[in-house]
Amino acid sequence: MLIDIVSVFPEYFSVLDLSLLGKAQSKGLVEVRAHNLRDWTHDVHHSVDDTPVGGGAGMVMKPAVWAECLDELLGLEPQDMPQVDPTAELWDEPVQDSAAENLDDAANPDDTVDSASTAGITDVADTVLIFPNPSAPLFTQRDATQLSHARHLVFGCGRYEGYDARVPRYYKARGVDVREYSIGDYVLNGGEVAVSVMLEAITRLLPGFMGNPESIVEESYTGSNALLEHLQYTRPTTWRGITVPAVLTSGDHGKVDRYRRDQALARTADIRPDLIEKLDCAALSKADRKT
Ligand code: 6GU
Repeated sequence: MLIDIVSVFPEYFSVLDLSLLGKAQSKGLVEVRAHNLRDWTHDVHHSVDDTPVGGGAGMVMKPAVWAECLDELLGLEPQDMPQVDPTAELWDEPVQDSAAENLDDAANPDDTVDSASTAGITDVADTVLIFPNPSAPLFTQRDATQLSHARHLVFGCGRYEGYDARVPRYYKARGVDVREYSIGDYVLNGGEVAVSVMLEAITRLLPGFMGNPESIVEESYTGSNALLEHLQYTRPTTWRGITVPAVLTSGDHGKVDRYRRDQALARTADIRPDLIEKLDCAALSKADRKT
């Protein structure tokens, strides 16, 4: 997988050379390139922003600078698109026909992800352009799974009050699979941290990235019945006077499984009732329903 990140603070991404992603880079699983948006400016001040049209506080990132950069990274020739609606929501209609030809089933030939849990969500364009944006749909595990099947991801990090809204709409009209995502209901100063979060969620799903692929399948927020996980304990079974639940030391694996499943259901209902609402009821057993 090739990952291009564009930011006015590209140094921020040097941390990606550490950690598991650094290991994946040296193994050749992923290549991460961080670019400075100012490299595509032509004025002496390397300015990337301007005042908002219509007035108001803050600055907005200029579309022309982004376009010079993104045309180059996406291999597109500059072209006017006067028919683009500057107010259309990105996620309203599907990407245009030319992007459908861009679909690449062979993006991950030795794919090891469980096909049942990812059915219908592994179809993704060869190249995806992603803008972190606090005013966009939430980035979920489903998006991470889908994007892990692309060959090329391009992230455009906005700063200040954001980027000119015509930029993502323009590239969508050019046939690119364009996404905008928020990582949660809170405000960050720019997209850099959000991109790091999304990248970690996506790249850990790449075949060969994790030592033990099973640990991916069992975690929270995966599969059609996304539940919070049961609590975990290790030895000693009594520590500072606190003993782990007896069922876990009973040796009865059936009982342990039922105990953990009940705890997962109860914790999810308590902490994240919204996830219970979204549960696929057909995937619930009789015993689950009792809980
Ligand atoms: Cl994607 N960007 C910024 N600036 N703030 C955020 C966010 C993104 N997601 C949540 N807050």
